[in-house]
Amino acid sequence: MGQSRLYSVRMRASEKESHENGGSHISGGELLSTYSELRMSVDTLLEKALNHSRGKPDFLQIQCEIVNQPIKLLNPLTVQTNVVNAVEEGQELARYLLEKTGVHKGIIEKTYKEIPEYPVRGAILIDIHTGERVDQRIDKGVRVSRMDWQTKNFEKWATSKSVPTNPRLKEALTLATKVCNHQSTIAELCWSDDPDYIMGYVASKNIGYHRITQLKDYDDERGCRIFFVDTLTDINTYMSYLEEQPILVQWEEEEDHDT
Ligand code: PML
Ligand code: MG
Ligand code: MG
Ligand code: MG
Repeated sequence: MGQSRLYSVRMRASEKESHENGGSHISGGELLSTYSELRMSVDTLLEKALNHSRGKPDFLQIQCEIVNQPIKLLNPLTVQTNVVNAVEEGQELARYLLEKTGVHKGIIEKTYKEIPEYPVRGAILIDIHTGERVDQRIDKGVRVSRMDWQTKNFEKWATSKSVPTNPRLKEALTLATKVCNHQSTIAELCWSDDPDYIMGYVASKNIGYHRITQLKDYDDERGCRIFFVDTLTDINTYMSYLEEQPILVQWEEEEDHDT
């Protein structure tokens, strides 16, 4: 993929109404595409929207937009998979890992108590000093956008790390790599809103991307995506990094100190 003329391609799909009119979220997707691959890229996201375990969409939007800013290349976070045998064990491990990233226990407990009150489709931002939500995006949250990882490079990386070439892992690790690259991000906590996917993760620049094999039960459609942030002098600059800074994850074997 050349560095010139990339398009950001974004998809969102929902049930009953559009998201802004109160419809319930089904699926979203992001990629960066050259002009010549646009047709294929749109088709990839269309396929994702039409065949989703959360249901069939009544509202579906795919948007293509030229990216004018320079694209930042990032090496993927290191990945570790933690096998657990029950949700409680997984969630206990997630809390432990969050503490290791530098979030205090009290803030973690406060956040966990409030998770059921956050039926948000994007990510929510929590200040690590106060435990307060700071994004002010109500039920929308923040959508991390303009990011991708070329499949060939991802597959080469996955083979070298002996992890499955699972597109979910590719998407989630791309997002976590972008989010954790910003100095104000202390950690991310995530599990899927898809009823057939129970794996989640805790990620940070220091500890890397820790997959946890079970963070919820099957058929549960409640997902979670929280970014723990250090006091932001300018929250708008941080949110525009998440939403607008284009990044490509690119694994450079020789720069990978993990291998
Ligand atoms: C999602 O599906 O929205 C999030 C998936 C999180 C876990 C991805 C993985 O590491 O397998
Ligand atoms: Mg999704
Ligand atoms: Mg892609
Ligand atoms: Mg989902």
